[in-house]
Amino acid sequence: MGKKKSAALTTEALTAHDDDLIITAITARAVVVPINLPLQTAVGAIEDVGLVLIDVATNQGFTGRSYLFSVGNHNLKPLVALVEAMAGMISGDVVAPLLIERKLRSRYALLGVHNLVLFAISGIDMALWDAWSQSLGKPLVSVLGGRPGSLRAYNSRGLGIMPQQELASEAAMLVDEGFDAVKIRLGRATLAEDLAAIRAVRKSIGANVTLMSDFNQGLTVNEAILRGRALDDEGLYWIEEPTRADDFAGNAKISAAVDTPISLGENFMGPEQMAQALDADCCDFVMPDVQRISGVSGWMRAAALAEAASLDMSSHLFPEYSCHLLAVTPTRHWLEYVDWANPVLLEPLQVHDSKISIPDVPGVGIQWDENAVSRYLHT
Ligand code: SMN
Ligand code: MG
Repeated sequence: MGKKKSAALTTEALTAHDDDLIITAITARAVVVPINLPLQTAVGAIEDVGLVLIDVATNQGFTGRSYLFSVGNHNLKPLVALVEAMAGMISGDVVAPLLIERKLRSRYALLGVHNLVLFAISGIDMALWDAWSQSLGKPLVSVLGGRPGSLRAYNSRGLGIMPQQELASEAAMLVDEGFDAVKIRLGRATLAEDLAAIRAVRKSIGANVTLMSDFNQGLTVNEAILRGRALDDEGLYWIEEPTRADDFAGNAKISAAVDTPISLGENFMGPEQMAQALDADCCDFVMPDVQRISGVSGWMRAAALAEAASLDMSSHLFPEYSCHLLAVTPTRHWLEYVDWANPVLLEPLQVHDSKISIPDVPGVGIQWDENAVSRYLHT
C-alpha cells in the first residue's frame, strides 16, 4: 500500500499547473566530431568523438541542453533510441529534475539502471537542470546553492600511449596551453616502457607541473600492485583505474599496497555503486562522471558520499557541466579539462592560468553551433 501511495504522489507531483515549466519535446541527435589529439589508451583508441546532443524544449521557450559521450560510434544509435523512448515517458511532465530522475529509474527498474540506460537518464537529467536554471535566470551553480567562480583544471587532452619523443613534445604543448597539471595514459606492454614514458614527460614539463596517470583498467590486480609499487617514487599525483573498475576488492588490495593515491570513479554507475565502492575502501580519490553518476541529481548525492567519507572528488570529462558541479562539491579537487565537445559549441570554455571560469549566464551555458551540428550529423 505504501508503494502505491508514493507512485501516485510522484505522478501527481509531475502533473502540470498553469505557471509550471513543462517539457514539450525532447530531441536527440548524434554527431561525430573530429578530435584534435587522438587518444590511445590501454584498452582502446579515441579517434573521433561521438556525441548525442539532447535538447529539452519547454512551454516557456527555454531549451535545456546536454550531451552524452558515446565512447564508440556504434553506441550512438542505441543511445538516441533510449533518449527518444524516455522522451515519450515524460513529455508533458513538469520540469522537476529529481522527480523525473525517480520516474525514469522506476520505469527501468526491472531491466536494471546501468550503462546506456543510465547514460540516457543522466543526459535528460542534465538538460532538465539546464532548462530549470535558465527559467530561474541563474547559472546552474547558483541554483545548486553556489556562486560562479573559477576552478583549477588539469589538461587531459593527449598524452596517450604513443612514441616517447612525441610524448615529450605533446606534454610541453599541453602545458603551454595554460595548464600546470596534465595526465598521462599508462599500461604499455612493460613496466620499463611506462617508466620511460613518465620520465620523458617529467623531463619535458619540469618538476613543478602536476602529473596524473591513468591505466584505463588495463592491468590485472597483481600487475597493478607490482607496477604501482615500482612507480611510487615517480611523483605521480594519482594512479587512475589500475584494474577493472568494478572490481572493488581488487582495487582495495592495490590501494593498500601502493603509496601513490588510487583514483576511481569515471565508471561508478550511479551514487548507489559509488557507495559500494566506498564501503570496500578501494580508492583514495574519487572522480565521478556526470553521464554515469545519474546526471546533476546523482552528482549531488555522490558529492555527499564523498564528503561523508572525506574523499577528494574530481570530475571526469564534461567540463561544461562539471565546473558548475565541482563548485558545489564540498571536497572538490580537480576539474578534468578536455575540449572534445568544442566543435559543436558556440562558446567553448576558456582556460586561464590552469583555471576554468564557470559561465555566469542562466543555465549551464551550452549552445549548439547549428552549422557545425549539420556538418557533423551522424545518420
Ligand atoms: C578516458 C575516458 C574516456 C575516454 C577516453 C579517456 C580517460 C580519462 O579514462 O579519464 O580521461
Ligand atoms: Mg580515466
